[in-house]
Amino acid sequence: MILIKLGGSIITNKEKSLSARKSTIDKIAKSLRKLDEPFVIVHGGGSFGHYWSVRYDMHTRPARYSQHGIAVVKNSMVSLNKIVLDSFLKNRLNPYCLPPTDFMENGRPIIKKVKEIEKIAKSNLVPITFGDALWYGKKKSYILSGDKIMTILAKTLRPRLSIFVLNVDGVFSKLTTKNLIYEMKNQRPQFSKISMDVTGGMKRKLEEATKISRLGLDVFFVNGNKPQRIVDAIKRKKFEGTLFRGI
Ligand code: IP8
Repeated sequence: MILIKLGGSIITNKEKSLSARKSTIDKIAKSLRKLDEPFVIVHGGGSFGHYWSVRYDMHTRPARYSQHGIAVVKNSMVSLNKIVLDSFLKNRLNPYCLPPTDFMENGRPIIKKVKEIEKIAKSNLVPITFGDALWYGKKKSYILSGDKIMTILAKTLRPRLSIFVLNVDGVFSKLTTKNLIYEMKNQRPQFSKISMDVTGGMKRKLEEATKISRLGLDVFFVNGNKPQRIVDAIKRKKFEGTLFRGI
């Protein structure tokens, strides 16, 4: 099974609030039709969820955030999710909407429900989940990053490959020259800081990818503007991106 995270930066225009990159989503969905292995999709918030999370000062730490903020963030994520679902449906991929409330409770995964996701994927449906504003308990809520969901799912489902689809080629050792790191070892990568990101942007992605690779699972960062690279990576044809080898 394959885990694929569609980053907010590839599926939305991060600098423009509430704006989805529909044709990019369509192109990715079309390419994913070429896969002959079950897969699960997680998508990020981009200029939908992050836009409102910043406005309502909501973060990953559980706290008593504005109830109206929770409602607005959640609603925006449902809108973005609908765009992704519509695109997958149009491309005959049988999307199966799975909000994280389906498998998360009080900040922890419900393992039985997580295991069910694999069964759904193996039945020729494509489970699609996403980063979201979640109820934590005791009147607290928190923002759950799609990157974190990747680690949660990887721990239990042990995918053959976890792919983070980005708006760039992978991880760079130097931003100015765009020197791509083909395999992450102990390098010190550089990444730009995006102010409109409450879950930590590229830094968070690197942390989660490192955690997944330490579970002995391979992780791959790839450019979603070239969706064939996702297919090639999965079909073991060639890797064009950054690899975090499972150790
Ligand atoms: O973009 C965050 O998900 P991410 C979702 O995967 C929200 O970190 C609601 C900001």
